[in-house]
Amino acid sequence: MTLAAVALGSNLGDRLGNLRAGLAGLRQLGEVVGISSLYETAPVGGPDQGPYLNAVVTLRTDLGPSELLSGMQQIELEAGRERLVRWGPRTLDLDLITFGDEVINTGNLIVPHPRAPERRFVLEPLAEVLPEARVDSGTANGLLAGVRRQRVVRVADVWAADLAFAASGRPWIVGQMLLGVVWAVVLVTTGDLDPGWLARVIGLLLAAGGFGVLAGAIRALGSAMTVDPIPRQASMATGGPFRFLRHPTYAGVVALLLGLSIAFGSWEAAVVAVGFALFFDLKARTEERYLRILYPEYADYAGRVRGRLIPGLP
Ligand code: A4P
Ligand code: MG
Repeated sequence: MTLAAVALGSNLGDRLGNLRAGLAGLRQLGEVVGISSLYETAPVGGPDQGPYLNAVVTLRTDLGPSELLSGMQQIELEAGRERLVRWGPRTLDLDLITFGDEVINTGNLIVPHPRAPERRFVLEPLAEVLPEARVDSGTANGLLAGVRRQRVVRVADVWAADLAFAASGRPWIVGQMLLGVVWAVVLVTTGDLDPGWLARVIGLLLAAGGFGVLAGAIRALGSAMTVDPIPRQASMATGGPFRFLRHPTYAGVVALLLGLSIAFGSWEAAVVAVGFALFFDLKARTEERYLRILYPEYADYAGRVRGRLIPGLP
């Protein structure tokens, strides 16, 4: 029996589904004893491509290294892997990182994996399940310091059967409430009850439009509506205002607050409302990372509906 470490990666199609299929396949090749967290990672090398999901699994196996490799390649094929470009996008990539402490260098298999020492998307999950694994000149843990600059985000601590996102949305919710309080205080203290008819009309129209978009978005979301940027597992909304905007609730709130600020003559409150737009833009970016993991069709949707808060503005 040998303990092998296998790295899994996917950046095409149903990324989470592909990793789960890979894991199911690996269970046929040995006993899976360790499963790392799930990471979303910036692509390294190759053409311009979308972010990867990566993880590392350890397995105890009776197979020899080349049998294990051909088993892994079979699993890749079953996941619809096509080899078109080196380091290009793929539905499923399985790399043998370590095989016991063997050093192997045959025509088609090099172990430890030669590129592992310089890849944070391998080292970080590997350090979780096998911190003392020797890759090249150092251990997984020891080599991590050298690759800190590569962007990897631990997105879930559980992913094999269920999905438990590792992040908490609480800071965003608290930030949003604080901004709301600041806006209200600024409006009440600096507002003008008679800003002139033009400001009143423009402001109220904008506020009414914002309210309409917000109401339509809440309706389209139904039970999936939450203030938390970490989505619930429900269905993805694409109807109503979601046909023009990916985040109509946020756009609606900003238009409503901006409209009221103008209608009640407070330029100071209008500035806070613009601050809300910047805050929501950041929140929406965070949220989309999770939406892309939950809903494989989100990538297509984001390609079709370009605007996050403003229609058509990518
Ligand atoms: N091969 C040799 N040694 C091994 C090994 N230890 N494990 C041979 C697996 N395969 C090994 O691999 C090409 C050949 O490598 C195989 O025929 C096998 O005999 P491949 O899977 O057919 O092609 P590939 O994966 O496109 O090439 P390569 O060089 O293995 O790419 P890598 O190194 O796997 O990199 N960025 C992020 N963020 N996350 C990723 O997962 N992956 C890659 C692919 C690039 N960038 C990435 C990620
Ligand atoms: Mg590979």
